[in-house]
Amino acid sequence: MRVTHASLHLVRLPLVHRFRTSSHAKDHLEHILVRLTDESGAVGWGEIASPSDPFYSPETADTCWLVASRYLLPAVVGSRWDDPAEVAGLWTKVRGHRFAKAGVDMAAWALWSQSGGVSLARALGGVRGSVVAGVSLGIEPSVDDLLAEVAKQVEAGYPRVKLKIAPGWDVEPVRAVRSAFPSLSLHVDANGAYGESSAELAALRALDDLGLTMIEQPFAPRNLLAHAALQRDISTPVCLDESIEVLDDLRVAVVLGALKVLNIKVSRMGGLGAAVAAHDLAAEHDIPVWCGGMHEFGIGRAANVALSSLPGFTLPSDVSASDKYYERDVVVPPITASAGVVEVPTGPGLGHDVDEDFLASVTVRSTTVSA
Ligand code: OSB
Ligand code: MG
Repeated sequence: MRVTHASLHLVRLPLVHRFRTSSHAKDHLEHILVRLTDESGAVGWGEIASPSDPFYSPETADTCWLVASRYLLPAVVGSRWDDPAEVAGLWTKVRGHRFAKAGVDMAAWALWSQSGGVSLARALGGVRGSVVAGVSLGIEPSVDDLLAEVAKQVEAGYPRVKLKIAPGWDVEPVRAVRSAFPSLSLHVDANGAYGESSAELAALRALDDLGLTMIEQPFAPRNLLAHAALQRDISTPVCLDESIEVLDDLRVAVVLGALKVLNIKVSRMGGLGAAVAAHDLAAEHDIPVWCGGMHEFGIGRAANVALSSLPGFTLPSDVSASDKYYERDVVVPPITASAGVVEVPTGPGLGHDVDEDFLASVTVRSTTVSA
C-alpha cells in the first residue's frame, strides 16, 4: 500500500477525576492523533500518548509534534509497503522518540488491518476473544479518599487494582486498602520514585507482606541493579515499566534478575511491532506480561486491547473502559468493560470508528503532510 496523506491532530480531553502520580497531577490530557490515508482513500488512526511534560519519559507532546511532523510523517508519506512491520524501517536513522514513533506505527497497523478486512488483534497475532482489565489509581488527598476510589472501581467490576505509591504514601495507604479488600488482586507502581536509602528500602520491604501481585518500577529507570537487589530480597515479583525501552534493556534485565513481570507499553517500546517483539522475548524467558497504559484516548486504548489479546498477556492489563478517564471519548462506540472484561473487536482495523465531529470540537491544532 502507498500512504498519500498524513496529518497530526493535537486533541485535549478533560479527565473525569484528577490523576496524581509520584511526579505530577493532571486534570486534562493532550494527545496527538495521527491520521494516515492510502491511495484507495482508506484511513488509519494512531495515537501519540506522550504526556505534556517530560516526567515519565524524556519525550513531551511538543517533542512528539516536532519529531513526527519533521521526520516521521515525511518518511511515511509516499512510502510503499506490504506489511506494517516494515514501517519502522522507514525511520531507522531517528534515534529514540519512541512515543512519537508508536503513534505513527499504530496508524500504519490500523490502516493495513482496516483495508485488509482483518481485526487489529488478529493482525498482531491475538488469540483471546476478551481481555481482563485492571484500573490504575493515582495518589489521593487522603487514605479515606483512596478507599472510596478503590470501592468505586471494585463495584464497577474491576478485578485488579494498581495503586500509585511514592515515599511517604506507601505502607499506610496500601495496608489500609489491603485490610478493607483482603482478597483483591492488588499491586503498586512507584514510577521510579524510590532511592536506596535504608528508610526507602524498608518501606519497599514492608510492602512485601501485603500480598501484592507485584511492585512496579520502584527505582529510577536506568537503575537495574537496585531492582535486581530488591528482587533477591523480597518474594513479591518486581515489575519493570520505565526501565524497558528496547529489547536489549529486557535482555540485560533478565540476566541481572531485575524483574519477574514485564509491563509492555506500546508507546514506551515505540510501536505495536516492538511491543509484540517484547512479548515474544518475555515469553522465551517465561516472564508474564501485561499491557500498561498512558491514559490513552480510544484509539490507543483500542490498540492496547488488541495487543492484550496475545497469548503471553496473562495478567490483567491497564485497559479500563473509556469512562474511567473521559466523559466522552474520540471513538464510537467507546471502550467498555463489563465485570472488568473488555471484548476484543472482531471487525476490521481498530474495531471502533473515530467520531470526527467530536474530534474537531476538541482539536487544539492540526498539520498535514501530503505526497
Ligand atoms: O506508570 O503506568 C504508569 C499513566 C501515566 C504515566 C505512567 C503510568 C500511567 C498509568 C496509566 O498508570 C494507567 C492507564 O492508562 O490506565
Ligand atoms: Mg508504570
